[in-house]
Amino acid sequence: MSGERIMNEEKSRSLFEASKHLMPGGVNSPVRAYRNVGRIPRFIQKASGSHITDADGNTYIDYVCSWGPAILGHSHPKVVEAVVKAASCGLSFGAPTEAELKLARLVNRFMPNVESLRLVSSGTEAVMSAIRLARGYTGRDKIIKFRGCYHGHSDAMLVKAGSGALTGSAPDSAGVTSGASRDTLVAEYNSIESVKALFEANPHQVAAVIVEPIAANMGVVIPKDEFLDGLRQITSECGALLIFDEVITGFRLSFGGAAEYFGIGPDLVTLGKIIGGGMPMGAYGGRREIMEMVAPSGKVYQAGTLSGNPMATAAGIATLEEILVHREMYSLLDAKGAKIEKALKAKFGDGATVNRAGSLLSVFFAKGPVDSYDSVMRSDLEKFRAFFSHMLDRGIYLPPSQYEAWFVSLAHDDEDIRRTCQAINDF
Ligand code: KE4
Repeated sequence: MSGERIMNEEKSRSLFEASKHLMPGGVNSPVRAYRNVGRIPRFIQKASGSHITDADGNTYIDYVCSWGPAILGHSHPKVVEAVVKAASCGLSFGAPTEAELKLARLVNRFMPNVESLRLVSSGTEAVMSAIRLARGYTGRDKIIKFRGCYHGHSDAMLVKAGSGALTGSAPDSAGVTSGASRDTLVAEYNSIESVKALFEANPHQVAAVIVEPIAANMGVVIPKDEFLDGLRQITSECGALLIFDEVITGFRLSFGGAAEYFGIGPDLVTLGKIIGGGMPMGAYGGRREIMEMVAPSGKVYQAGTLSGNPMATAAGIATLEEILVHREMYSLLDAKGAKIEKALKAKFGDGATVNRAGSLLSVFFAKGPVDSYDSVMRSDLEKFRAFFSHMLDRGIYLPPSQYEAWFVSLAHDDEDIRRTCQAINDF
């Protein structure tokens, strides 16, 4: 493989060894440990635009983008300026601020079906709260999720979960009690029949169906035609809520996220990542009559010391305002993703499957179609590992798991894309 750069990774290696003594696996989120790709995880020192630099001074073109938040690229001047300005006025007040109202108005402008929302500090917290709200609003206990979808690490969602749980072969985590998971029912992504069967077996008991409108935590799996429509229909017919977990797709696919992209109105939406512009932020929201059930308006309790944190809201506002100004960005992001998809298809032919939605994509080393959890499991993980390693050594920083998505940002320029396509071709 030509053009390999023998990376100096000694500083990352020594930091990793030291970190393992003080943090489980040496990391603060499992997928970062590079467990399944057999390389030393890069300890990142700085990032700007589409590039990140590690502790050894190696610079990479970044397709992790902090797992989604950096849609404008890292350290966008307007986002950094907003955070610095907010910080100079105080880091946290534990009181309402005008900035939270401004962010709520922006989200409602992007997503009109989010008539009311609550800001929290992570995607996990957003989903955990939305699940509790759905149960409180319907008076029902059961939740339907899909095998391979990941909705954060709250107990009820760590059942046949994707992302790091799948990467680490722990889709059903230790420590989650049968009591906590008893009311979580698991269906098959892209199988309306499997959802209907669960509703029939649990009449009047299902509070909600939660779905990643484009699955991105078993790698990217695109919903088949009628799948999301089918979920909307069956939940409406059965008195259950439809929750779109848009932590990844929100503001990624279009202004209005997947709800706008597919023209389907969920009852509740969970958000994260881009809404915080890289700072700790999540949100859940939807129809006002449902959200009015949340304390202090209603009886569904949820709270948070740092909810609506001034610096996080400043970063989120700056990010969403920048997206508003650059309305053409989604077509630019789609064109960038399309070039990478084309290079992957040219290189691997039918020996691999590329699933892409705009600037979100995955390559599976398996013949297509890859449109379900079982078909994802056919992917050749050894080949993925070799490809990941090749790209890393060529200065292309990919998600270190077959079960994650590549994220392209507005900052990825023609030279980045050319270098990426060249590295793919040299594999
Ligand atoms: P956080 O709690 O990590 O902010 O969000 C949880 C979450 C909820 N819903 C969806 C659809 C998500 O993708 C996530 C988190 N995504 C992973 C990446 N696949 C976060 C990366 C990590 O766990 O380190």
